[in-house]
Amino acid sequence: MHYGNPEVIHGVTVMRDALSPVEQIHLLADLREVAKTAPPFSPMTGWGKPMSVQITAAGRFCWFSDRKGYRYITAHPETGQPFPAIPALALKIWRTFETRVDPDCCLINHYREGARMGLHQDRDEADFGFPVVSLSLGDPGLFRIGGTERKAPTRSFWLHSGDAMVLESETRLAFHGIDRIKFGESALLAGGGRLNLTLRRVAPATT
Ligand code: MD3
Ligand code: FE
Repeated sequence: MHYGNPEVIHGVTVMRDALSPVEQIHLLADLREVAKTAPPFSPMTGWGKPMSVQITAAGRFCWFSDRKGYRYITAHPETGQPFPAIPALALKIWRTFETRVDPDCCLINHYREGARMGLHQDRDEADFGFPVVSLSLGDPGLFRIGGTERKAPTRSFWLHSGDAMVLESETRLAFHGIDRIKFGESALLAGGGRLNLTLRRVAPATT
């Protein structure tokens, strides 16, 4: 294991084993509490089909999509309640990469068997000068990243449980997605599958 040594893979900063096995278990326990307050849901895609990934969030904002389009929301679509606080371990990882501001969104993506996420850009946040930090838990996911134009060539690598990834500068607006997961490889999640946390700053930094 090599906690705390970032490497650059296909232009992306990756910190393998950013979370130790015991930290992964603690974070997972916090995420179970988040899911009790803010139950995961499947947003509608632009084509009117539900996404194969289930999502929920911690922090002020959650990404949301329906027939009216996609946007960030501040109340859970079913309960109407605000989202719970961002788990401490997730905040700790963000602060090792970005000290100017804390994230105001921790999007939680749950991949069950066969779930995937198509190539897309994340550009609904106010300030692309802030990074997006991703944390992976559970089964491995095959991450694909291209350039800032959809037609640019793409490259892939596997993300494993405990890995952190930082998307900043040139990669912040890169097209990216998850092609598939190796379902049932990790024992972390009881029913198998993969959880991905993306920590973002949605609103501008207040001075
Ligand atoms: C590159 N999630 O939630 S995380 C997403 O594994 C998302 O669930 C994937 O793409 C997942 O939007 C990939 C890595 C990631 C997140 C945000 C990015 C890569 C990014 C924003 C810009 C560029
Ligand atoms: Fe994304």
